[in-house]
Amino acid sequence: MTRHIGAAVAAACLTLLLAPGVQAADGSPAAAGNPYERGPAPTEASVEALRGSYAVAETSVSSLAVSGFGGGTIYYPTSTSDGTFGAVVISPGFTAYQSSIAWLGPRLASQGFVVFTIDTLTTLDQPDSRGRQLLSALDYLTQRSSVRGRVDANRLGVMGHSMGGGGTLEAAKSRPSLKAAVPLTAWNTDKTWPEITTPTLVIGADGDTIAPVATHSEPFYESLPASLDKAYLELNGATHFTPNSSNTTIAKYSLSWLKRFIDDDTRYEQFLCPLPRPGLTIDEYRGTCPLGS
Ligand code: 9J3
Ligand code: ZN
Repeated sequence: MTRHIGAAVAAACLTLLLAPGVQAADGSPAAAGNPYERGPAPTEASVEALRGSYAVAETSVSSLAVSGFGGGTIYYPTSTSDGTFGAVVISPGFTAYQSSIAWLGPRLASQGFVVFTIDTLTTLDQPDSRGRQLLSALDYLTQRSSVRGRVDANRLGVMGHSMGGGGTLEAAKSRPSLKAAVPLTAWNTDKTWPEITTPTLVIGADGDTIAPVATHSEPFYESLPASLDKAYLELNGATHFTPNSSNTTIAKYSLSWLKRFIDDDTRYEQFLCPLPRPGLTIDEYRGTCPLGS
C-alpha cells in the first residue's frame, strides 16, 4: 500500500517534471503556477537597465489605417517562443505627439510587453477623449494589428502623460478589466477616482507647476479605493515634463507595476514592497503593502 502510494507520487512528480507546459521557454523551471512570467528573475540592475532581455522590433501604424485614435508605433519582443505578451498603450499629453513618450516603448517592450505609443486624433484632445482613444488603440492592437497574435488580450494596461495620464484614469474607470494603470504627471479636472478597480500607480513630480501634485496626482491617488492595490510615487527634483525623457525611476517603478499586475509576476513585488524610501530621486512614496491581497 505504502509502496503503491510512493510509486504514484513518484509518477506524478515525474509527469510534472516532464510536462512541457511547466518549463519556461528559456529552459528554466517554470514558476509553479504562473504562466504569465516573462524574462529572467529581475534584479535591481535589470529593472533599472536601459534595455531588458528581449530583442525588440517596431512597426508604425498610420492614422489613416485606424479609427478612434491617431495611429502610433508598436514596439514588441521579436521572440515567438515565449507565448503571448501582455500589452500597454501609452498616450502623450496636451499638444504633444507620440515622440514625447517614445522612450518608454523599447524600454518596456524589451522587458516582455507589447507597447503601443499613440498619437491622439488632435493634439488638443481632452483627458476624457484620450481615455477613449487609449481603449480604441487597445482594441486595434488586440483585434486588428499585425502583432495581434503576439498579444494576450486578457492582460492589458494603460499609461499616459499629463492629459494622457488623465486619460489613463478615464480608461481604467470605464474598462475595469484592465490589469494596470500608470498615469504620469497626470492632469484632469476630475479629482476623484473612487470608481477605479484597476491597480494604479500614480506618478507625480514635486516641481510640477502645470499639474501640481497637490491638486492632481495626490487627490487622484487618495480618492482611489482604500481596498485597491495602489501607489503614489512623487519624483524628486522633477517637473511636469520629466516623463518626456528617459528616466530610470519612472521606468523602474512603472515596469515593476506592469509586471506585478499584468503578468501577475510577484518576482517584481520586491521593488514595490516594503514601500520604497525617499531619496535622491523619490520625494515621497505612498502605497498599500502587501500587494494583491
Ligand atoms: O497634457 C498636459 O500637459 C496638460 C497640462 C495642460 O497644458 O493643461 C492646461 C490646459
Ligand atoms: Zn471622479
